[in-house]
Amino acid sequence: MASDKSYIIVGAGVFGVSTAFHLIKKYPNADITIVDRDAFDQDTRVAASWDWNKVVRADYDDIVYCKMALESQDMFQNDLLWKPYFYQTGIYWMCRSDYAQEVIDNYKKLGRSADLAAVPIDEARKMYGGLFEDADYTGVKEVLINKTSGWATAGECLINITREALRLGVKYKQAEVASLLLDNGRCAGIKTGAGETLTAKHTLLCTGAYTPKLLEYCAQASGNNELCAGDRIVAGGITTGMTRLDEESYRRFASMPVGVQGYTAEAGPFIGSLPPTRDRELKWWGQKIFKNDTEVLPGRIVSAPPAKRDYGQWDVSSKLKEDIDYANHVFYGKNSAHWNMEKHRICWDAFTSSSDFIISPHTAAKGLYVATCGNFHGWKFFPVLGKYIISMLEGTLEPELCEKWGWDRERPDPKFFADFPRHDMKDLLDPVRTAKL
Ligand SMILES: Cc1cc2nc3c(=O)[nH]c(=O)nc-3n(C[C@H](O)[C@H](O)[C@H](O)COP(=O)(O)OP(=O)(O)OC[C@H]3O[C@@H](n4cnc5c(N)ncnc54)[C@H](O)[C@@H]3O)c2cc1C
Ligand SMILES: *[C@@H]1O[C@H](CO)[C@@H](O)[C@H](O)[C@H]1NC(C)=O
Ligand SMILES: *[C@@H]1O[C@H](CO)[C@@H](O)[C@H](O)[C@H]1NC(C)=O
Ligand SMILES: CC(=O)N[C@H]1CO[C@H](CO)[C@@H](O)[C@@H]1O
Repeated sequence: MASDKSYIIVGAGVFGVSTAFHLIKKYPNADITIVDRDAFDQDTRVAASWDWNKVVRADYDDIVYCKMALESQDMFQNDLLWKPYFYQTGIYWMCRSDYAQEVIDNYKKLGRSADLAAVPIDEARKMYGGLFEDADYTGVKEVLINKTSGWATAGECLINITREALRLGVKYKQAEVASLLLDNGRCAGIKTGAGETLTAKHTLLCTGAYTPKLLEYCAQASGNNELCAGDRIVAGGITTGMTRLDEESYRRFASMPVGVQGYTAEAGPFIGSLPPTRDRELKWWGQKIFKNDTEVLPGRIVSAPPAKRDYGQWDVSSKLKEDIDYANHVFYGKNSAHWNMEKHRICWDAFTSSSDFIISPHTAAKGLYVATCGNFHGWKFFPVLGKYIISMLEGTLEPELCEKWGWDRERPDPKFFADFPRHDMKDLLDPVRTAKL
């Protein structure tokens, strides 16, 4: 019989690792196992959380995430454990909506004084040595600028915090989770692809973009269709691209802020450009966010990452590479026209139509919980996610958050959410050349 303080956490991204870390701090003798198909320190991982770098910012128009991001950023700024991964470079956000003003209002409501300002375009163009002088300002109302945001070395931080959790007593098992152990409406653990079983009082799915597909398998294995995600979660992919800066460009761009091109929900997702890493690699993410509808079981269609072991993340079509060239152009125009795009990767995350996380008991089985759906913005909450997830597990999460992050809740029309996957991967592939004999 599994002890009360036993936990299986499927998925070693920020949602899973943050939970394991906070749990072992709170209950040093708890029995906690992270299960992931990838080793936490292997060369290539499928996790969205595993990346060269991610934006850390608290400029949200949604006050819940604004508050939570400030809490998280306080850790990145002040906590010795998190500080080494954070670079406080500021952010340069070209706004085409009233976003800047709403963000400033939120900071006021929360009684925070951030170094935050909405700057007219002409003035903004001259800042930071004119790095963004040749950006595309079509439709831009003003530029939101502040010093407090920045970016983190995401993969390194994820790996090192995982290592710290293991040092404190968390166990790590590398295995593919194939289904759940269900008995009389209660989840008692998981079954791996190799047929091994693992039991615990609590089973938490932090499985990112793979969640809908996994739940289809779990539903089929148990005959309980209520397990399926249905229209709650959609897996979406986004392309990232990198260039290695030459000597001269590096000197100019080394201390740049995070750049963001913001659009209205009708016009499309925001595009970002991240400052160069220690290896002088400057990164963009593109504007095409796509799903990959797949018949995962006979008659069961959900969006899922490609079936390959690494989600095929390095197989990037020329159309998706063009998406990165476009991003490069709208940020730097002539200043970067000569840069060579060296690396491209597709990153898969889980989306809800409201852009809210799901942090909730699963209503179809006792002992089963879900904590994922980063919606392309979840990484920055890494230091604090686990605290909220433990509150959920223990039934002490604020009612407002239970409602917002619930498994069963009303879900809005995704048309108001600019980043919701609107493209289909099949339309973005290179034409298939048929082999001639
Ligand atoms: C291109 C891109 C840029 C982004 N930029 C930012 C940013 O700048 N700032 C920000 O805050 N956020 C950003 N995000 C969002 C952020 O990366 C995600 O929201 C967050 O990392 C999701 O974390 P997760 O733990 O839910 O999932 P993941 O990190 O994807 O982890 C899921 C884990 O579950 C494992 N898994 C899944 N199924 C199984 C199974 N059946 N068996 C075993 N293991 C399994 C996977 O191997 C994986 O390790 C970005 C996302 C993308 C794609
Ligand atoms: C992360 O861990 C590695 C390996 O232990 C170490 O070399 C590196 O300095 C750590 N990174 C930070 C920022 O602490
Ligand atoms: C979509 O995913 C399925 C497997 O889940 C895979 O067979 C298919 O090739 C994928 N589509 C693309 C475009 O890779
Ligand atoms: C209002 C304000 O002071 N904004 C600052 C944001 O950060 C940049 C870079 O550090 C400054 O130049 C701005 O003055």
